[in-house]
Amino acid sequence: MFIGRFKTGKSTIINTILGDELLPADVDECTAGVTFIQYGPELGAFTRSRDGRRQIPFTEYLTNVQAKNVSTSPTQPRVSNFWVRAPHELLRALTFVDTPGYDGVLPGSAARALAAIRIAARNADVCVFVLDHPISDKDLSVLREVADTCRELIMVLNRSDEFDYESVNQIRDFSLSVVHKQLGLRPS
Ligand SMILES: Nc1nc2c(ncn2[C@@H]2O[C@H](COP(=O)(O)OP(=O)(O)O)[C@@H](O)[C@H]2O)c(=O)[nH]1
Ligand SMILES: [Mg+2]
Repeated sequence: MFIGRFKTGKSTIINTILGDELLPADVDECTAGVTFIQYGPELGAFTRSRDGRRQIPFTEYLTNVQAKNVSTSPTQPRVSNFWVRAPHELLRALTFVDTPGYDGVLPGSAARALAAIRIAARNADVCVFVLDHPISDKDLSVLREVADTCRELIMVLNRSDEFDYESVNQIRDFSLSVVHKQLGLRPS
């Protein structure tokens, strides 16, 4: 399961690991739904309907999972869940979960994302926490919640090409020491 602020590159990392553009990635607030990426003999996308999972065209998934295409009403209760199946060997052993950023600025999106992250974290074996900046108070508060439920936590400092080498080391060391001091977690 991948979590982090929006635009830290969560969807891009999953696409890169799987070597395919399965998830939309963009320069603005992009991911608005939770996507479970699982093994399937051919590419397919599914959503939840009253009768269970319903297959939808992959292009419909790519449209409907994007923030710019979902209701921005603050009263919209929750994010939508999607399932993508793809014929990648890695997916026979692992399910990847892509989540929306928890700091979205569209009305209600941050609260909806947090609620979805809390639910997904309960079932996740590994939580990949993606940062592209020194860890902040907001990041810590989310991390504190998921660290309690996730069995293993991996912190990734992404977009490191945007910093010089020394800054990358400083951001990494600072973030790890804050997590150690405030959450009592040590890197292994
Ligand atoms: N420079 C740079 N850009 C990146 C990197 N990873 C992702 N991006 C770009 O950052 C933007 C947001 O990526 P996205 O995967 O949608 O972020 P998400 O909101 O965390 O899922 C996209 O335009 C990506 O092309 C990276 O490592 N370096
Ligand atoms: Mg995304």
